[in-house]
Amino acid sequence: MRQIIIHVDMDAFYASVEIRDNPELRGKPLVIGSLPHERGVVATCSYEARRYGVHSGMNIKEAYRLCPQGIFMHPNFDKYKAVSAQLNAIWNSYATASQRISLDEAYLDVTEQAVDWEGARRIGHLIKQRTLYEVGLTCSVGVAYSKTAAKMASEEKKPDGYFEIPTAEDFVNLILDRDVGVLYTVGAQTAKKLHDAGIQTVRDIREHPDEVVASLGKHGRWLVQVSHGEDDRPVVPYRPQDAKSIGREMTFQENVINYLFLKDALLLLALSVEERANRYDLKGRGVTLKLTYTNMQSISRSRALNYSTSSAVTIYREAVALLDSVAWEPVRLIGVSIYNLSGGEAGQTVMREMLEDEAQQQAELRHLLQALQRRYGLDFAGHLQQIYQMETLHKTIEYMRRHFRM
Ligand code: DCP
Ligand code: CA
Ligand code: CA
Repeated sequence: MRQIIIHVDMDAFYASVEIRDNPELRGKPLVIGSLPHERGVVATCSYEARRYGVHSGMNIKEAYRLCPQGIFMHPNFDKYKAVSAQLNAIWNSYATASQRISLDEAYLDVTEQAVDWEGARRIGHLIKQRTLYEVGLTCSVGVAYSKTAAKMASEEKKPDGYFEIPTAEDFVNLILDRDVGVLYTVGAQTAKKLHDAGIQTVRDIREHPDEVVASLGKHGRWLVQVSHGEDDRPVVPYRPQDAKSIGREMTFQENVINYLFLKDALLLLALSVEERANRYDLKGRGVTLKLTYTNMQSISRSRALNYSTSSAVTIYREAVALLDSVAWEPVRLIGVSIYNLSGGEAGQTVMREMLEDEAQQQAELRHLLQALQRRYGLDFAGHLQQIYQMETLHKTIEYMRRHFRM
């Protein structure tokens, strides 16, 4: 079935919102994250700051070294969420189905509304105009025949971009001789694996599919398809109630009997769950712990909460309580999730401040991370951004398993 999909992504999102609200920041290198003397990483930065080599995920000290004249600010998440709700309203008005990927990004199925390619082009430009006039921000829009191509198209002319990829053939021609990293599911680590296997470009993926599948398995098969422009995934409307739970799990390379280490692993998994929940602006009213023992028997234990949370500290505390209540036998897999999800604003009561004092939670988290640092000699607080990525998360936990000492 032929579809027309728009991918829209805001430019330098957090930074652009701050610049919109304080015109003195315009034209200057602006870094959103922490202040230079604090521990932390860059959430994002203005395009002026990017010219100095600053980018998302970079340690803030490194950003300061590259760009000492930059203006450093903390993020205002509540503000970005409010802006995101406004954006959603605009996006939804043009789509039969709209799939929000994060606060600043969505796929829109405009096949019906657009009728034809000309109509899709009109919608793409309307979204850009309305975003600028009604919200005061620029975005980049990609119009294409598939989700993968639409995402590629929105990246293509960033910032304030507009680009079309009408057919699979256009898509393939565009990326054929680019590095494999151009495919958005290929991160630094996957790229390295492919490079090590002698696969540099998208063309190499097409010409050596067996090598790609051998080194990446299922993901490799997907990449081979994409290298031919094949992607017929539909736009799946993201309604919070559609998701049953948000979780992270980890299979160890060796069986684990050490329950102190398992608790430490739970903290990292909980941090990753928190980040994912916040990305979709969701909270859960319960926590589930899952264990697979070495005989492959799996158990899961849940605790309902009388309030909704996405806090890593709360998730961790509940998961540890659950772990303390089960049989201590060697395990192969551990996972933690939150369930009974609702949008972040729902489920908030006046009790919230009492139940989840943010400052106190921050202090507790700092404390927990310091304890980890002592135990494993890793700077966890400074590398949260990496921990949020599944590949690095699993690597870090494996490292901890091998280096545990009291
Ligand atoms: N973000 C974050 N940490 C990251 C990446 C992103 O906190 N490692 C936040 C800040 C960004 C927002 O999410 O403003 C959107 O992320 P994008 O990757 O879309 O980046 P930007 O919108 O900032 O810039 P671009 O213009 O490249 O899309
Ligand atoms: Ca963006
Ligand atoms: Ca984005």
